Amino acid sequence: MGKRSTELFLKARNVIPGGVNSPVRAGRNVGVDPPFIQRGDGCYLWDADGTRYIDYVCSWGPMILGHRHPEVIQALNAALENGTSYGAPTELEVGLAEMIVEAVPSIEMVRMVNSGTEATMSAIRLARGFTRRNIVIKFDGCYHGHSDSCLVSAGSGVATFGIPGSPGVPEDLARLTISLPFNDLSAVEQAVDRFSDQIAAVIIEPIAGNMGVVLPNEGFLEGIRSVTRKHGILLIFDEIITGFRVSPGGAQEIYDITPDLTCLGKIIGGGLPVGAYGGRRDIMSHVAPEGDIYQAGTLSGNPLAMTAGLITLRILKNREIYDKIEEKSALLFAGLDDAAQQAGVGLIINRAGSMGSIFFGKSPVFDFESAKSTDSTKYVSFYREMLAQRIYLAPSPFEALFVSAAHNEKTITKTIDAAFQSFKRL
Ligand code: KE4
Repeated sequence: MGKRSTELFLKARNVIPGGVNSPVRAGRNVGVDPPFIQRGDGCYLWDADGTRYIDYVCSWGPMILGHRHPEVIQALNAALENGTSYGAPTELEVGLAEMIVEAVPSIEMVRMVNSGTEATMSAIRLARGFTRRNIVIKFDGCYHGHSDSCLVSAGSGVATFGIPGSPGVPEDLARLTISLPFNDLSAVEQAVDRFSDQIAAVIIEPIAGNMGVVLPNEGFLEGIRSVTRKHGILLIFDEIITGFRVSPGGAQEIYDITPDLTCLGKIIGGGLPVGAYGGRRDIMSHVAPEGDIYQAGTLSGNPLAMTAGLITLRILKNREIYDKIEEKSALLFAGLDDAAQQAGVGLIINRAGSMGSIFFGKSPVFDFESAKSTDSTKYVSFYREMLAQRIYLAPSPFEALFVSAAHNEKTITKTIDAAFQSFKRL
């Protein structure tokens, strides 16, 4: 790490826990102190020492158009002339809500919040209030933000009550979350048989991005939809990563599943703080002040965030962008696969459009256990080798790599060459 980043990290750790405002950034999973980033442009980031990297973190998903997209920046500069926050309704938030409703048919009404965590926390409260039930089912390895009901690990056996995933999460609350293996439909059916009329919702990342990328097996999502509908359990799709990433309509468009509620974030804010939850009108109408299920936020619908989101989604309405990003993603991951084979390294690649993961191993990765059984030590070495060659990957084997509209054949070829050099040194 450069001199200036080292100085900044030292200062940061003095006044910010771990020196970062979100744990994964600290690089503890890879044993590398984080470069402090000063700016981004296109597919590049520059750190405080002026070193340029090709960026595949993309702010953990939001920057699908790349950093500093000119139309987004221009619109934000214009919006700044009107101020930064009013705490009042604006035309901008109506515009963004209408774009989301138009793009995602299952969303008839939507409420803006300020983060993905707020979106899932609010959706879970809404599901509990609407059904008057308390138990929520989630899946091991899926991450829905850090609200208490989501920071719960799997219990001792399948379909048993959850245990706190962090100190500070009350056991009594954790017991209301059941965490099941991803892609295990029989576990869902078993849990529903056991707790059916106590279960408010099943929340799932339809394409998981927080154990690395893990795709749903054939019939898994359909099976969950069928069993939840049968028992009056709400299905919540957490599309905070996949929304407007894997397609304009998200994973639910690809798999043709209609959830009852959907959580969004990241891309819909164009890089500014936004989250959203929405879905069936008969459910959303229970949200205050139309209904009595409370949720609020000082900066919800912030005009700058709405502006960045509006422009981003307007640009993404041109589906050709997704075709181009798909071409680049296919080029990248095929190149990584070839490079690993040439270097004699066993690599498993899971990819959904422009989000993908590489796992070191030979067996398929289809859930959290199989993800954890891959060689994360090799990922750490690979991460360090790539960083030394100025390729900026997620500092954890259990995250996704993102390709943006700003990546091009030149930068992708450079990445593949760097990966080949890195694979040879493993
Ligand atoms: P935020 O509260 O971080 O905006 O969103 C939480 C969240 C909810 N659902 C999904 C599927 C998510 O991926 C996230 C947040 N993603 C992580 C990385 N995978 C954000 C990075 C971080 O925590 O710093």
